[in-house]
Amino acid sequence: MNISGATSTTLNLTSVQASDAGTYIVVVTNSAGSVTSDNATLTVNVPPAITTQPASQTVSVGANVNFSVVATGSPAPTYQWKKGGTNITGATSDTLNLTNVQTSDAGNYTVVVTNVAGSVTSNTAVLTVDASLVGWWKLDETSGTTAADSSDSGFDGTLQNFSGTYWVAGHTGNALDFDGSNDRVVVGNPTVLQLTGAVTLAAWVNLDSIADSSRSIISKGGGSGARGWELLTESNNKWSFWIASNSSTLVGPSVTGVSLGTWVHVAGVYDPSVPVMRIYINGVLGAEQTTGVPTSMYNSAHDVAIGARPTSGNNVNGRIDDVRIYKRALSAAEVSAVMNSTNP
Ligand SMILES: [Ca+2]
Ligand SMILES: [Ca+2]
Repeated sequence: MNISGATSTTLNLTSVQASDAGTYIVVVTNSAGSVTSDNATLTVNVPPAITTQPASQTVSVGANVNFSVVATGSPAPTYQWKKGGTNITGATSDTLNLTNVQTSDAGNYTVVVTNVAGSVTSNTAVLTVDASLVGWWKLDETSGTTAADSSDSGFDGTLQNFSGTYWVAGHTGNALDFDGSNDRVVVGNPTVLQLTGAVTLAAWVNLDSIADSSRSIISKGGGSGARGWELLTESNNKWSFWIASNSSTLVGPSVTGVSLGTWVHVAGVYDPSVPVMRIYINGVLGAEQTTGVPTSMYNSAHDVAIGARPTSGNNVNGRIDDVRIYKRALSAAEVSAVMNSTNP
């Protein structure tokens, strides 16, 4: 394509842009004929520019995290991710993948985008790792008698009295199938689970039956004199969340309508700052209680157990999956986010 007005022995291009790159030739003509020059290639180097910045994220311990950046530039830029200003070895693509993050992974992440024409540093993306998740049993095992804790706490549970096939298809990955007779998972009584302040308990359950008595999804409670927190089904077709206001007194909201043979997400939230207790079914507030709710809760001396009371009895008949304990009161939106999260 002819360049308008470019009819002398020199071609001057001022303030070149990337669009000026290409192959240039000149055609030299007189009355005896014409000749075309060799190709002259103009390469325009464009310094990198970031069009999409990496975004800050807040995740729970154990999550997988991706940071990504989109940048222009010619030639194609290279990437170097940094944490707290220090290069991350091997992190040289336009995405940074962190798997099974721990609180030690929290911090400020940036990426430096470079080519021969220059270099640019992204905005800082802050990774916040929620340390309030103090117990998380994904129940994704396929064999054995240990239920791993994916929280920072690392309090693996021990299966007791299971027989036959008990690691089964769950809501997310695998789940544990409780026989309703004597199956339970005992976690122990570590200091971090000896909670007296805010707590959120959450789990997926898919029940085969409910007896006309209490069945504990997760519990730190025993009989009178040793009460403790508990997420459970009760007689009269109720989902319930209890805490102990003293060693013999339980308090908490219930909501009727326990569905069998389907996955249901159940969460109990105790917020002593109000104080209030709430129970959510499938992410929807089912009931809340303020009457009689203490400003701190009694901590039993019992172990934490899944699928039954830690002492004995109150055994769930059905599947339990993705059991979590947070040492804070999750908001409704956070309960919904927990319900909708897919385990890494
Ligand atoms: Ca059994
Ligand atoms: Ca699972």
